[in-house]
Amino acid sequence: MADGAEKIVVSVIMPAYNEEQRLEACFDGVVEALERHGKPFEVILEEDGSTDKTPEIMDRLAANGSFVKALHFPRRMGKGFGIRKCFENARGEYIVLIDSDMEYPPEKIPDLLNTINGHDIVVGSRSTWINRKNGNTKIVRVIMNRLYGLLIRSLFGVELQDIQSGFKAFRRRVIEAIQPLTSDGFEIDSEILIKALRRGFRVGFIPITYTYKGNSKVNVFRDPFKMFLSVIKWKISVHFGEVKGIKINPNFKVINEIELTTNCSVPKTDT
Ligand SMILES: Nc1nc2c(ncn2[C@@H]2O[C@H](COP(=O)(O)OP(=O)(O)OP(=O)(O)O)[C@@H](O)[C@H]2O)c(=O)[nH]1
Ligand SMILES: [Mg+2]
Repeated sequence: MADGAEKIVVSVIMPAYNEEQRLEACFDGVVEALERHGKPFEVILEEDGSTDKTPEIMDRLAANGSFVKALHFPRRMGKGFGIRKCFENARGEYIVLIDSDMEYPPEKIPDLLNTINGHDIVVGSRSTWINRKNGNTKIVRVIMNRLYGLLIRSLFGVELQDIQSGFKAFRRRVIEAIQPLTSDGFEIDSEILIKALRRGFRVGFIPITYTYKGNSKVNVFRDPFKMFLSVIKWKISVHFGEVKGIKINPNFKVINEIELTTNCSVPKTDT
């Protein structure tokens, strides 16, 4: 963690909606991993409109550690809104996003950060999907995930593994360069990656195991539809030469690096 005067290197952001069951365990895992990583850090917790004990848990965690900040909004605004508010508050050179529901492995945060050398974004790509209840893969989710990847590839010509992963690390300069972000919902992941790729930032991947825990906040009818509409909207704005406020260089080249490797031992020179 960072003491008052130290410059923060890593900001971990944790958007949450009604996560009283798992938020604290996830937070503990995050802090343990960051302490192991050894660079000054902060954790930003965010919730909007939670109706369970999530706000109180966040306030207790923030009161116990000066390196923890809790952000609250009275109405449910969406995960994308939460991520945008966290970005506004994050001070680190590196920003790590992790869902607060313990479906992604916080102990892999050092691997994400060590892999970012040579990249601008690293995605924790779900190579293994486990359903906690019966140990099986959530096959419908895997299929939906792959179909969405194909849609993005055919519309934007970028091949990305696991766009919707809730576990990613970004260099600060990426987030600054792709403003303004406008998504309020789950479509924010695509907005970030499409805009970053079109600006020439480089995306790397590490494989991770995803453990589905149930209690999804995704509305299976509304959310995929909203994501689809957003993708079409971006396609139209790209067609007219602009992605929401970002002028596209007509000579841009998509740098698309697929690096699926279990060897994450890239030397830690600038993290
Ligand atoms: N701030 C905020 N966070 C949200 C909102 N809805 C979901 N989240 C959080 O976003 C993360 C992902 O939500 P999930 O419901 O797990 O969605 P998912 O992981 O894409 O899908 P599943 O595979 O069904 O878990 C979790 O940490 C949620 O608490 C919201 O309206 N506001
Ligand atoms: Mg989830």
